[in-house]
Amino acid sequence: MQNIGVGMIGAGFIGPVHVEALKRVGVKIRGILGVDHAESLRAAAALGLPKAYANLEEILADPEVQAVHIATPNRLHFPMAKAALEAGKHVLCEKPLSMTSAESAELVALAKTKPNLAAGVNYNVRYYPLALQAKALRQNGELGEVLHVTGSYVQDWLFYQTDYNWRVLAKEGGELRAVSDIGTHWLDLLHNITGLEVTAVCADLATVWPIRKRPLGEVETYSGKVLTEDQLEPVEISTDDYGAILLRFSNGAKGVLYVSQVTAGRKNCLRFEIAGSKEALAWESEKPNEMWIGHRNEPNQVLLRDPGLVDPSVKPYIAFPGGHNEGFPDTMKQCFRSFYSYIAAGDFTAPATFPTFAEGHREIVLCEAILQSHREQRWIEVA
Ligand code: SOE
Repeated sequence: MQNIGVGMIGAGFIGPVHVEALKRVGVKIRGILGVDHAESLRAAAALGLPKAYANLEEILADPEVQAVHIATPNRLHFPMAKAALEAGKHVLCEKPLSMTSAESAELVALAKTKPNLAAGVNYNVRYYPLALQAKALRQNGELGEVLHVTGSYVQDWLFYQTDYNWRVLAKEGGELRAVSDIGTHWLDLLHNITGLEVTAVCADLATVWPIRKRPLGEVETYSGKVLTEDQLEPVEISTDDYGAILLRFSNGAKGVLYVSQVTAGRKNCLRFEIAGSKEALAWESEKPNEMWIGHRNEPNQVLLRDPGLVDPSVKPYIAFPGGHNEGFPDTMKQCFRSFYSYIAAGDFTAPATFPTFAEGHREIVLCEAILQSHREQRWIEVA
């Protein structure tokens, strides 16, 4: 893995998080490309990276770069992922994979023509150890049949009318925002845990701020900066701040997902509760090192993340003993470690050990069904 050279595209909020995780994985980060050369230079200096790229062509022409990470605004994911695959680079793209299912379908098809390239999407939430334990409990039969699934993913960083980020603009982030930005983490996670597909959706979404006050100049995710009125301009918003989605799953189970980016006090809170025919599981991303296990005829349990207490399949994803808590940054490390271990093994016919472009495409198809359901106020079957 140490011989794999990686080029980082994106120097906003999550790009530097990728860099930190990649340093922990042990690949060689060759350099970074920001929104312009000035940002590339600032980011390379701040992150201690050897190269500050001037443009995408330079990073894709670099023979020392075998893989690129794409952590840019969503509208750039498709063209950049396409160019990187065509340049013969492995690609790890931030979610969502693209703006439309036509784009994501094209990327899935292109990736299939590159059999020796890995093409992944950063659905990092899968890699919380106790989320992996929930999957193992389903796979080994301890959970039983999935009866129903409920949950939410709620934040408050877009709570105020003056909270702004490129994600709120349909032309930058896509027509669906809260659901696409964070709801798809929950949908991908529950697919991975339950092994079930969503077959139909019924959605009801809302926009709290149809007019937001945009700073004159860009603001990074989670910046939380408070500006004065003369530094702001009004901008029309059509994307969703929150919404409820009814779900039907491929085994007949039903579910409910609630998504919000305007829930005061919930900073980055993904929750699920899965009712199985033998037991129930509940987990929350703001307390990721414990999972509630519910029983009908015996005391309920709280499992603490501990390599000695989880299924053997989960142990490789735990790097610290019980009580030495692991969290969000560790999920990035584990996702990227899976991605680069797969590449280093060199058997591209083996089943992927990371979220693939095909799974990223599934989320885009789901988002389009959710948006259509909301607009037509009816159930929509998922293609
Ligand atoms: C903002 O909602 C955000 O940074 C998402 O874009 C990420 O995918 C999520 O992990 C945290 O919140």
